[in-house]
Amino acid sequence: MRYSFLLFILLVLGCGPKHDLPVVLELHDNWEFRQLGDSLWQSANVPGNVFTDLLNHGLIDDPFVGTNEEGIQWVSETDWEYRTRFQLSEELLAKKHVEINFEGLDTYASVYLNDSLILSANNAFRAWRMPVKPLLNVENELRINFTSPAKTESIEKAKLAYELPEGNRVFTRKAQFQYGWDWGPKLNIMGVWRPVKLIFTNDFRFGQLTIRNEKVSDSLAALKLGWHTTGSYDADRSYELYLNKRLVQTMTERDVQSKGLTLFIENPKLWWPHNIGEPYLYDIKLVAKKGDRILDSIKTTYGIRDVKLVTEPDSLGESFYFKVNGIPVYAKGANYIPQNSFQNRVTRSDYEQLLQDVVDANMNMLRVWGGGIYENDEFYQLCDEKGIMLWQDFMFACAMYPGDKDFLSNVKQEAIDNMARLRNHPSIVLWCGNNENSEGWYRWGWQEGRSESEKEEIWASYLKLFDSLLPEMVDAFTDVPYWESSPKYGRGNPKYQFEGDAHDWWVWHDGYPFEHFETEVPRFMSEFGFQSFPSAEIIQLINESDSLDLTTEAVQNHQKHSRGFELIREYMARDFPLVEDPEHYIYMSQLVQAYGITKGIEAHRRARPYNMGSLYWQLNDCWPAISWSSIDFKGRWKALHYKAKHSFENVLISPQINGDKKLEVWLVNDGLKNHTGMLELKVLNFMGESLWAMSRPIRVYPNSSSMPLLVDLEEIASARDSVVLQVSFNEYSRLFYFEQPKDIRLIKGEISTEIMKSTGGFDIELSSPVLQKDVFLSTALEGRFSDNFFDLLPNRPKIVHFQTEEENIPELQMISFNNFIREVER
Ligand code: BMA
Repeated sequence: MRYSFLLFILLVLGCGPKHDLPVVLELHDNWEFRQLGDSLWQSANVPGNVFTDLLNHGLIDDPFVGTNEEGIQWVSETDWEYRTRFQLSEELLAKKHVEINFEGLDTYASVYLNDSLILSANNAFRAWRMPVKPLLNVENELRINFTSPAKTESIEKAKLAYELPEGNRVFTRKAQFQYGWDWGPKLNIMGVWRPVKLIFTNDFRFGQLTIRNEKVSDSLAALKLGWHTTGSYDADRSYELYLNKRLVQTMTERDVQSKGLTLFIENPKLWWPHNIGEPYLYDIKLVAKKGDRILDSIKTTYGIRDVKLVTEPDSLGESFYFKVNGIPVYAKGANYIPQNSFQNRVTRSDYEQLLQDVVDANMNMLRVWGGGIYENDEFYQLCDEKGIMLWQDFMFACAMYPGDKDFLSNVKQEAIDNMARLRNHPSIVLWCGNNENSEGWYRWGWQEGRSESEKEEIWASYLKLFDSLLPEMVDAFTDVPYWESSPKYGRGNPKYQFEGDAHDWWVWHDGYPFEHFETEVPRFMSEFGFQSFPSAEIIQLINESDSLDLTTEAVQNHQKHSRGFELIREYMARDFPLVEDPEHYIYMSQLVQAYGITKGIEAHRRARPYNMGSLYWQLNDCWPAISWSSIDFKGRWKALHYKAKHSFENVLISPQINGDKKLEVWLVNDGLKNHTGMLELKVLNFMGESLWAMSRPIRVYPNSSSMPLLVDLEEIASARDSVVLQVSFNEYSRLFYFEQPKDIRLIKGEISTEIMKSTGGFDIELSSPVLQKDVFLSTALEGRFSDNFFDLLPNRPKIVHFQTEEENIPELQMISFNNFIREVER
């Protein structure tokens, strides 16, 4: 601090080292927009999009509520014009080079700087950069015309003699979910969706810094550094390399040109997924100098890790798992979709919160699904810091794409832009070509009614893109493995269970019972899911009133799966009491979802090392929705998120009843530590009386799944519908019921609560004389419960913390599963 103040004084006095750093100017002010051809300009936000600009002026109704979505489709069918005026100082204009950078234009945009056309953009995922010095004055105008994607799409479509599945969206390189998805609205945005910058330089500027692992071991890491610069060769230029703020190497331009730059780190601290070790990040900074004049500097954080995708034939098929730093890592997590249909509304704290929710639920992997966006730098930075591994899809989903030269070269540049931007992030452990395109081609009837030559051409386009272009790019830009399509084999191909990653949609789409997850376990489950209703607050938001009516047209419009409501009801009736009151229906639907998905998670984990990953569909929502998410649009955890947290714990106790009516007690350990201790089993009735108990010493090995105990059910209890099994092992504990939820004969009883102010909120102490199952707490106050949807053992008080900034004691609402079932006769 004192040092930088001194430096500042020296600079002001002009007797210190002179700098000639590039100047970056964001062009985010004074924007206006209008419908093309209109006379009236209105103020606009950049980054932003035309829907949020129209909304800000009250010119359209909020598409996130009611049935408004339908009435505003005209916005995407219209052409729009944006402009800004800005001044530049003579000092800036005197710089030798000026570049304009558009980090994201969605999508078909003609850009004019002072009336000269400088860019015709056609890919929302690309960054556009160009020199503009000769065009700039003191007073300037930047104008962008956006044309409706539908226009270009119909021109492109007319060039083909056949139709590509699934509609015209395949012609436009923009987020595919904007065309409507089975969990999201059709809101096809247009606008400047990412920052716009002017960059002024004299002789030198750093472009991107690239770091590749030449060698990674416990004793030594060798990192090959490279960078792009704007300056030409200059023998007087030198470079300084800092590691964790310490100067470690000084080089001349000539050294760098002849030998390149390799950074050696002895006994490096490696980057680990957070459930295995520390996600350690080094600070790396490079400074370019001429004499003692600083020309530019560039810095990044970097995690040293080696990642491999192991796909080796074995006696059963072919393995599919990730090895990080030589250790097989079981992947636990969910599929991630964009957090908002309007990306400009997603804040830093939204990223921070959601990714913390991921860590808090003991997940170590997210799959960035191919129908969304390549996320922004912040997202990847946070995943690096939090030790979350990313399976990164390229942005292609559920369709067949064109394979002509222009399309391919556009995608090639898209891949280059995004991989160049993201390649230094240790969190990215896989690049995957697409979501379900190959499954769709083989399984969804897309080949029907087509001639052989047409099929050949469509499949040849697929191969050009996903079997040649993208893997070549991944190889050229990263050290990370590439996987052609998720899943490897679709539903219907029996191989799905033995090789590659799988999507199990027999449950849900085909109505199979949840037990299907237990009997058909693949090598790596990259998608499986079940819908539920979001919190009551989201339903009220959709209904634009206090009403929890789940049958309104508004609620119907926020369920995008044609059989969604029907399937939720069908599964509820199978395993749970069918309730009617909307508040209870919401609660019960969440329990059904949590029950089914955690059944899957635990079956997958028990099956390690055969199965090495369990990612459910889907983590989050992009608008207020009835969907597969475990966290709703306002960030509230559904029952699934709370219960997945337990099922994803590194050490998992997972009992199950096998086909021979025996109780198997499984212990899964994803950590690298041995655990020894007593495995204790107790059968309790719902008043808390112990009816049976046993214990035995066990040892749980690192990275393992084992079944140290098998017991005859007969031995344990006769009335299995009115008891619970408690299994404990060291600090871990687990309750297990022998019957399906609807058949458990709980006892009705009061839950008493005491609420006390505590640091950062309130402590709520709950207790009950009888076992209470799935206790759900809610309050009108904004805040978070440390636990929810939990079981309360008889006469064993539990304290739940409610984190809030509010000062008032919250008025608690409580629902317990005990209220909905047959009462046991006492
Ligand atoms: C998967 C995803 C999405 C879809 C989800 C639910 O196949 O890849 O395309 O939203 O199923 O149907």
